[in-house]
Amino acid sequence: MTTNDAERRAMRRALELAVTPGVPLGPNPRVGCVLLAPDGSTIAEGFHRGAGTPHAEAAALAEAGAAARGATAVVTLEPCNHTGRTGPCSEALIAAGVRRVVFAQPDSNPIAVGGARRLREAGVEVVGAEMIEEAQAINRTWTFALMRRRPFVTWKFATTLDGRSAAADGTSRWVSSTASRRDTHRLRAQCDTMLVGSGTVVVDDPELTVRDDADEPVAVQPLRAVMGLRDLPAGRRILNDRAETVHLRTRDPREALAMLHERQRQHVFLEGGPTLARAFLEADLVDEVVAYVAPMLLGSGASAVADLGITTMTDALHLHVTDVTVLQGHDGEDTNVRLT
Ligand code: AOF
Ligand code: ZN
Repeated sequence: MTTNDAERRAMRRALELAVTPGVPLGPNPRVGCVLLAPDGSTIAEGFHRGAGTPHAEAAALAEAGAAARGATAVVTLEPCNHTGRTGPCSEALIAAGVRRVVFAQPDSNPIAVGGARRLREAGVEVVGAEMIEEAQAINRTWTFALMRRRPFVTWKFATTLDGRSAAADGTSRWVSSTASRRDTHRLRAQCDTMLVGSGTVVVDDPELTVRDDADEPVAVQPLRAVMGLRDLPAGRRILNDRAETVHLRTRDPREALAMLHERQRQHVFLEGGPTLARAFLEADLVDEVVAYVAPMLLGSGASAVADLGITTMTDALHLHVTDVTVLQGHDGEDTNVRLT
């Protein structure tokens, strides 16, 4: 079964609705929905506004009222089939008399799965996988966490051109320019968790919040997670009340991610030092790398990663560059490299 022009236009609109600014990140997916009349005109639109609020389909149905009878629902995610924080959308669509459903991404959430089957059983026409890639891109980390049963990990670091993250005397402020630091806050705002080792908390005393003057103010500050067995000394900035903080008492990256998965965390921004970076790289738990490279040379000092035990070129870890940008600030320019 195929879709028509009006349905494809509606799907593009539903994808836009799904990413309406201001919706808090996670744990729920971002979803948009458009209801079309048989002549292809729009009856109603809806989008999901965060955990505990009505699903996109329910929001659109509420706006449409009786006009939903005979309509086509165009949704970015397969309608759910479960009673969770809200009722099943499959049943709501059937009860409203919707005749046809076009969706993009199949729902792989084990608790919600089965909406398409249920709709077909009730005699509704169902077409799936329309613009599936665009829809998956919107919920990249939600999908990842569901499939892999752990959060997606972005490792961020800043170094000089020769890969030093600190000088020989231990000074590490400020390797990167204001433009890079601003960019870091933008990326922090896209994650639901920031992770450092307890050593970093003791030595650097970071606050690990998204700065208020970031381009888009965050609805909810990401969780600050500290991993390691060392107790956190009182009075550290990470313990202030500007965001929630959790101490994960383990040295094992896999265990730390399992604890965060249990808390429904989907995207970890790893900002720890060289030892934490090594632990995650050795466990093959880095999914994306964001490097800020400053136009400076030190010739000595700690590198971004602690000794991985690699002694020959053929054992090097290989990455793929996905993006390179030069960030211009009033106090200099850095190169931002993204890799997977
Ligand atoms: C959403 N918004 O618009 C749709 C979702 O926590 P619950 O009970 O609201 O259920 C969340 C699950 O429902 C979610 O993981 C996904 O599988 C499904 N569909 N969820 O938050 C929506 N359509
Ligand atoms: Zn639903």
